[in-house]
Order: sequence, then structure tokens, then C-alpha cells
Amino acid sequence: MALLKHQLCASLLLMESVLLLAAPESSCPAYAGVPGTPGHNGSPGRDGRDGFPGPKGEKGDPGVGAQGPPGKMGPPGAVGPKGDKGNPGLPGTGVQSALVTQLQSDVKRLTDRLAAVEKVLGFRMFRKVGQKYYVTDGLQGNFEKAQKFCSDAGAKIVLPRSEDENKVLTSMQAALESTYVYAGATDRQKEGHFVDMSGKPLTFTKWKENEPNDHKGAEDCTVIYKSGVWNDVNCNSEWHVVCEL
Ligand code: MFU
Ligand code: CA
Ligand code: CA
Repeated sequence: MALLKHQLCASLLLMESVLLLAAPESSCPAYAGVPGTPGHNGSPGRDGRDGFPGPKGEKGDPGVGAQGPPGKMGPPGAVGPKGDKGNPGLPGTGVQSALVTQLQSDVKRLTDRLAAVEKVLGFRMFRKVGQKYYVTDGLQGNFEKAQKFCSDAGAKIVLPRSEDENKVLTSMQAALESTYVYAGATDRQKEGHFVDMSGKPLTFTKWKENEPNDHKGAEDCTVIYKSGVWNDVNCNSEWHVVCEL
């Protein structure tokens, strides 16, 4: 029975196909079929293309960050030209003027004294005695050479004016291993009458016994022996030279 129904349906379908081919715009009356069930949803389509760029946005508001730290100091500028001399000061009071005058004289005294001390330091040996300095470089020579050496040094040939000074001189002689040192006294002007280099009579002397004797009638210069006593000698004999400042 099932086979028969199948054969019948197949025959009907064949007949319908033939009729449709023979008369495509057939006006044969037909019955509409029962609607089928809806199909399943399809898979999603592909992504679309990018859209066109939008319009430019409005300018933003200024930032509100804190101010940064100051930069480093720049390099120093060139030294400017020297300024003009200032105006003279106002006159001081009497006390101020007296003080300035005093300070000026103090500075001068100190400056002069410093210069003297610095001169002394230029010698090989020196001694301070009272207000004087005795100096020597150990030179030996006749009286003329002794005078020139001391004069060139801005000094005078030594002449002890007291026992203290005489002693200091002998202490230098010991250090120099000197027998005699020339002193600044002669009797060239008047034989037997010894005077200093300014022509003034001597206020202190320490002649050895029987001196000055003007030995051989040719002794007009004075020397001091290492023991401290004095003798007159020939001015051409050569002995140590000490100067006083
Ligand atoms: C004494 C001194 C002279 C010299 C002579 C050698 O005379 O007075 O000045 O030193 O001796 C004798
Ligand atoms: Ca003499
Ligand atoms: Ca003598």
C-alpha cells in the first residue's frame, strides 16, 4: 500500500512538471500549500569599513600645573671701569685730627723700624744692642774698604759707646774667630787726638795699656782686640769689618 502511494505521488509530480514546462503561465487553478516553518538565523555578516574622521575638537583650556623652580644664575659679567675718585671727607673734630696725626707718626716710626730690621736681616751675622744693630758679613779689609762697605750698606763703621756695646762686639768677634775689628775712630786730623767719623771726641774708650802709641809713627786707625781692648794700627792693615745701624 505504501509503495502504491509513493508511485502515485511520483506520477502526480511528473505530470505537474510536464504541465508547468508546457504552459509556464498556466492559468490553471491551484491550491496554495501550507506555509513551511521559518528557517534558522544566518551567521553574522563581515565587519563594515571605518567611517570618515569626525570634525576637529575645540581648543582645550590652559593647564593648571605649578610654576617650575628658577634656573641657575648666569655667568658673571665683565669688570666695569674704575670709578671716579671720591670727594674729600669732612674735616674731623679736634680729637679726630689729633688721633690721625698720632697714627700717621706711629705708622712712620713702625715703617722706618721695619725697614731697618729688614736691612739687618740681609747680613750674615747681627746683634741688637740698645737701639743699635751691629752687623757683619765676615768681610776683612783695610780701613778705607771697611768704611766703604758700611757706607754702601747705609750704615757706619762700628764704634762702641759703652761697655755693653763693647762686649756685644767681642761676642761677634768670637763667632767670627776674629783677632781685630776696625772701629770708627782716627787721629788723622790731629796726631794723638782720636775722634769719631763726625770729628767728635770719643766719650767711651778702652785702650790697651800703652796705647795708642802711633807705632812707627804710622798708626792713625783704631781696632778692637778680641778681648775687648783697643789699639791704634796702620790704616792699611786688614781686619774684620763690622757696621752699626
Ligand atoms: C804694638 C802695637 C802696634 C802693633 C805692634 C805689633 O806696638 O801698639 O799697634 O800691633 O805692637 C809695639
Ligand atoms: Ca796716630
Ligand atoms: Ca798701636
